[in-house]
Amino acid sequence: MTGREEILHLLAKYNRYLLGCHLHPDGDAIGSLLALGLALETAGKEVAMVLPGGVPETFRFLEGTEKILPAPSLTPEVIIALDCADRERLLLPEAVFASGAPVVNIDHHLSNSMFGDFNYVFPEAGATGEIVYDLLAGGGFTLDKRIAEAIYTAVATDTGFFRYSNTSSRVLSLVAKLVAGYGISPSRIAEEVYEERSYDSLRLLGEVLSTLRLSADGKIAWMALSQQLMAAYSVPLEETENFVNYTISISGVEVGLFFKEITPGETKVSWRSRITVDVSRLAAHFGGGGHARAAGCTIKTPISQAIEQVLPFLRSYLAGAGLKNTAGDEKKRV
Ligand SMILES: [Mn+2]
Repeated sequence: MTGREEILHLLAKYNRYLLGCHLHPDGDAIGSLLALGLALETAGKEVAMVLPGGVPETFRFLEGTEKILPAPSLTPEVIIALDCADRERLLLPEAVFASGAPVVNIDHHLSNSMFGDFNYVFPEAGATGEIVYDLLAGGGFTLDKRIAEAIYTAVATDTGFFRYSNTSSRVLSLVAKLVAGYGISPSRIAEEVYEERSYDSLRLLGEVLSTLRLSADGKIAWMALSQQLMAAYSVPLEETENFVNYTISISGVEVGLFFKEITPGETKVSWRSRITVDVSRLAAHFGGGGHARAAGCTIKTPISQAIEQVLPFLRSYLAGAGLKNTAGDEKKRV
């Protein structure tokens, strides 16, 4: 892996930077992209922050997101991927790579494929935003309220607003610094991210919750969102990202799954777990990845077949020795 000094050198040496993040960007992806982009810009660099699908509505409250463009506005000397576990999921137009610019991979996914020319990956970080903050502080970059809000949003969303097991003392002292130093408002950010739902979004949640099922032993819960249901409501896909958390909120459930038919014949599966099971490994079996407690994969089949593939696999995993192995790993990690 590349050292911190070398990454800081890369952030100082060049003039034109292009920043991208993963497909279906979440708060950490957007916040990390924005924080680093704005900091480089303040340092006098030419910066292109690129998101081909635009910024999801939920995160448009962040000042500076209006600078994020659907296509690159420059030929980069350096390409930076943020919060992105593999090259396939990096949401940048292919033409960008023709420049031959080196790719810097800044991330915290356990399953990161180390696809960059320079890799700066820390699975122990609560969010990519935490790594970005460390780089900005270490590189002597000037921070402002916009950057502080972007980092706060990155860290807050990836820790489930400080509820998940990746909420470390490091994370808490970082956000304390951001609140004290830049006057940002945690309650306002929480409100923007969580309490601005559309009527359709809540009605869709009701429909999805009615598909909730529980395995006979009570350890697996799952829900499904079909194309038909998706078509009946005008709700952007990213507004359904948090639905999966209802599965894992059931007492006794070890693994929660949310099946989403994103196109006819293509199903995205979100995995969540409590305490014992490393779902990044299970998602990896289907070509996905992520974190121990939260992971995802995409299966190229209609939703009913995806459910038929995943559930028996998961059941036999939970019944077998796999559970003991990951439980041992988990103790080490904590
Ligand atoms: Mn993240």
